[in-house]
Amino acid sequence: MIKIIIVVILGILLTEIPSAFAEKNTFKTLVIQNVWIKDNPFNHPMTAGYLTIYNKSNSDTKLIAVSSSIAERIEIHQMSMDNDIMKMRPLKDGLIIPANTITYLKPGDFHLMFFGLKKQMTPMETHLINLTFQKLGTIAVRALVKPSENGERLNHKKHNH
Ligand SMILES: [Cu+2]
Repeated sequence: MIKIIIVVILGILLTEIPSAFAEKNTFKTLVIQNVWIKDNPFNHPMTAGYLTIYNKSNSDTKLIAVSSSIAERIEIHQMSMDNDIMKMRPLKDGLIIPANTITYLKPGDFHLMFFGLKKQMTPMETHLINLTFQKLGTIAVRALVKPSENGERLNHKKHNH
């Protein structure tokens, strides 16, 4: 019986490894996971970042500020369709994280926008990002740099996903 349990536990551990970078950050009533940054073309000062926020509490919260030593400024952006053109705008008052809900910041949707990158974003490297939530405070989470898919690079002129 103990052997079976050990095998089961090992199995769980092993299946966890590939998604190790779904590093789970528990912060008060929030669970923050899958934090990643798109690599940037050489010498391009901007990139985008993504994450998942699970709000386990019965009250809404708000992501109000994001900062990191790797960028001069980080904004929270929303994408929306405007006459068939994908546009993005900063959420000046922050992003509401509704109660008992998982909020996804993902490509083509809400995202973080990094301006004035102070270094090259190299795949597989990790960087710390500070997330500030209304009433809850600030947590530093580790973000993994991932390569842009299909050579698709961040292009501010055409966001046609
Ligand atoms: Cu943006």
